[in-house]
Amino acid sequence: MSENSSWKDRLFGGFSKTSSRLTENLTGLVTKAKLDDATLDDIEDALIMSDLGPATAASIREKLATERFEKGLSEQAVKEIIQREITAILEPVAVPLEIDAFPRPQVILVIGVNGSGKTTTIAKLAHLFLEQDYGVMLAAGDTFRAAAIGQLKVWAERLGVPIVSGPQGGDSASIVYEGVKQATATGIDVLIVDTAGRLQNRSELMDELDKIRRVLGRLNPEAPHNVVLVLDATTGQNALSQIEVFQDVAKVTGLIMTKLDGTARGGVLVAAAKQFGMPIHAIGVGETIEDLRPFKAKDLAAAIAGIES
Ligand SMILES: Nc1nc2c(ncn2[C@@H]2O[C@H](COP(=O)(O)OP(=O)(O)OP(=O)(O)O)[C@@H](O)[C@H]2O)c(=O)[nH]1
Ligand SMILES: [Mg+2]
Repeated sequence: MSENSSWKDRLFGGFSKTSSRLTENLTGLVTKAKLDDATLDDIEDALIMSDLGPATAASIREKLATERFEKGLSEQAVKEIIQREITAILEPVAVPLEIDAFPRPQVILVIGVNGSGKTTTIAKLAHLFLEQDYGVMLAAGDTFRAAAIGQLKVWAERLGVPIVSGPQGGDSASIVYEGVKQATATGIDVLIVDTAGRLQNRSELMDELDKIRRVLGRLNPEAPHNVVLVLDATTGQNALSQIEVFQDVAKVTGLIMTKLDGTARGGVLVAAAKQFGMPIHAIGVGETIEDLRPFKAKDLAAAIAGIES
């Protein structure tokens, strides 16, 4: 099985709860030859119940209302239109995280609320970059919990990459500073920085990130090059309010959504794309190191709509 097809399988497997929720919500709605207003209303509701968001649901309804079903009206035909519309929404945001900083290293700060999947995502990202032959270094910027430093060290060892860390309760800005110095000296391409999980409304996050920016600025005014917000898809609509708040306080440059395998609420990814139009660099569909990748809009839309291609 090729690399690509196995990721596609994981993608479909990961989104199976989401696609069956959507199918369940649509089942029995398309029974007539024509989609009348009442049926369109029901379909729109079904899409909202599938967490795609009211804006996406309204635009899909619009498309369904004007569509001429050449091959006849069926649940499958409706799903194909849903896939087409989701593809159009995801296309502009499906932007992989490219390593193109000059001078090196590219500094990627990873932020998000407690337990959203930051540390695991960092390991998975490191794995992706190693596959592309980039030199990777990790920085244990989450100095809040001792276990957090240990967790990242275990990943670094497993991946065979260097790590910069300090004591629990230490200053994350100085760890990041040290990381950039060491990465520069040893020709590392990408430095990925773990940070402590925060509630999104805590002003310390803003202060800490400001400090990291100030300190980094002395070495490289471009750094951090990326501020990636990690979102847990199982939180559903709450993920949307997290984007809103973090966008304000942390100058987020892109998103990664995790745990799409554990939820029927994967439609929230589409709602996020529609509402914020921010790059979605990768998605997590499981706990192994292989389970996080960038995605193609069309494949992901097919997985959500439950259309095997
Ligand atoms: N099923 C599934 N589990 C995931 C995914 N990503 C992360 N997890 C799990 O989510 C849990 C929390 O992940 P962490 O990476 O520790 O989260 P964190 O954001 O670093 O947590 P804090 O450091 O406590 O803020 C772990 O058990 C991970 O294995 C995913 O895509 N799918
Ligand atoms: Mg962590």
